[in-house]
Amino acid sequence: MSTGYIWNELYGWWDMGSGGLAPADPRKGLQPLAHWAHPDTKRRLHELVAVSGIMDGLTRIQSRKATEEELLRVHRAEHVDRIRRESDTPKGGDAGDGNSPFGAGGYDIARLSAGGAIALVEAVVTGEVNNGYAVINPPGHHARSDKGMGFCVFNNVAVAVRHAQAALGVERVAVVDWDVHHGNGTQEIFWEDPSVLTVSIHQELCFPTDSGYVEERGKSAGEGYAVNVPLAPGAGHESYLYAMDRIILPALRRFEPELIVVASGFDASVHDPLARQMATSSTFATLTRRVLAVADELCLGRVAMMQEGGYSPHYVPFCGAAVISELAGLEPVPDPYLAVTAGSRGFALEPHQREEIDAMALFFETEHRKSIS
Ligand code: 3YP
Ligand code: ZN
Repeated sequence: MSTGYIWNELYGWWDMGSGGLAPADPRKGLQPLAHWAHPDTKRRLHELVAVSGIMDGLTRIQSRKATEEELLRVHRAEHVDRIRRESDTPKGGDAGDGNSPFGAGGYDIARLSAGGAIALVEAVVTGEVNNGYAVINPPGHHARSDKGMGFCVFNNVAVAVRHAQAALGVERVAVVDWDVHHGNGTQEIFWEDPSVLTVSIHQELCFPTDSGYVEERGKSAGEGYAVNVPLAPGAGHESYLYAMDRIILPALRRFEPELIVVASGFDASVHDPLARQMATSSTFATLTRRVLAVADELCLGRVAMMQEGGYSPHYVPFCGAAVISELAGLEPVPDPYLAVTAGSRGFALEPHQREEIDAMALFFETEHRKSIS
C-alpha cells in the first residue's frame, strides 16, 4: 500500500496581493492584509505533513506543468491565451471575475497546479501508488471552460479527469467535491457527459449564489450524472457523514467509477472564515475512510484527492494531515484544536438537518433517477 503526495514550492508563491474580496483602499477604509486565499495556508499544511513525519510514509510524486494541449482538453484557447498574456505583464492579471488576482508569472504556477493533478492521477491509475493527495494551488473547481472565478484559474480536477480518459484508458470517473462551495466549474464542464459523475456537497448558496441546487442534474446524455447536496449553514460532523452515507455513497455505487477524484477543500471546517459549517479534522478523516472503503469496493481503491479551498491558517494543516494520514493508513496526527470546539452544539445531527438530508435522499432515489433509466 502506498500513498502519493504532491507539493511544489511554487504553489506557495501564488500571489493574490493584499486585501480580501475588496482590494485594500484607505479611502474606503480598507486596510491591506494578507488575502484570505494567501498560499501560506497551504504551505502550512505541507509543512505539518513534513514536520509530523507523515511524509516519511508517503511516496513523493513530482509535479509538472500541464501542457497547453492538456489544458485545451477542458479550456477554451481564448481563456488560456488571456491568462498567459496577463501573466506576462508586470502586474499579472485576474482569472476572470475580478476577485481572483494573480501576479506576474502566474500562468506557470497555474499550469503547475493543473499538472500536479495530472501527475497524481497518472500515478494512481498506473498503479505506482494506490491513492494520493496533491496539495496544489491555485485551486480549480470554480473554473469554467472559458473563464476562471472564485480564486480558480484552470479546473485542475477536470484537466486531470480528461487526462485519465484521453491518455490513460480510463472511461468512468467520479468526482466528489467536499469543498464548502459549489463545484460549479467542474459540474458545468461535464454537464452533458455521462462518463463523469460530479457530486458536490456544499453550503447552499455560499458561493456561487446561483448554482448548486439539488435539482441540477446534468443535461441530455449527461442527465442524472450531476449530483448536488446543498446543506444549510451550520452543518457539522454528523450532517456530513449522514449525507455521505445516504446520498453520496449510493450515487457512487450506482455509477461504478473506475477512479474517484476528490476535490478536497477544508473550508467546511468550523474555523473557516469563508463559510459557516462545522466540520472538524475528524470529519474529514471519516469522510476519507468512507471514500476509501467505497473505492475498495468499486475501483481497486483508486482515489486521487486534489486540494481546493480552505482559509483557516490555523486549522487547514490539521484537516489535511488527518486526511492524508487516513489515506496512507498512518497514525493520525493529534489535532490540538479539537479540544477548542469539543462540546459545542452543532456536531450532532439535529432533527431539521436529518429531515433536510432525508428529503434530498428521497429526491435522488425517485425524481433524480428517472432521468437515468
Ligand atoms: C470566492 C469569492 C467568495 C467566496 C470565495 C470562495 C472560494 C472558494 O474557496 N471556493 O471553493
Ligand atoms: Zn471553497
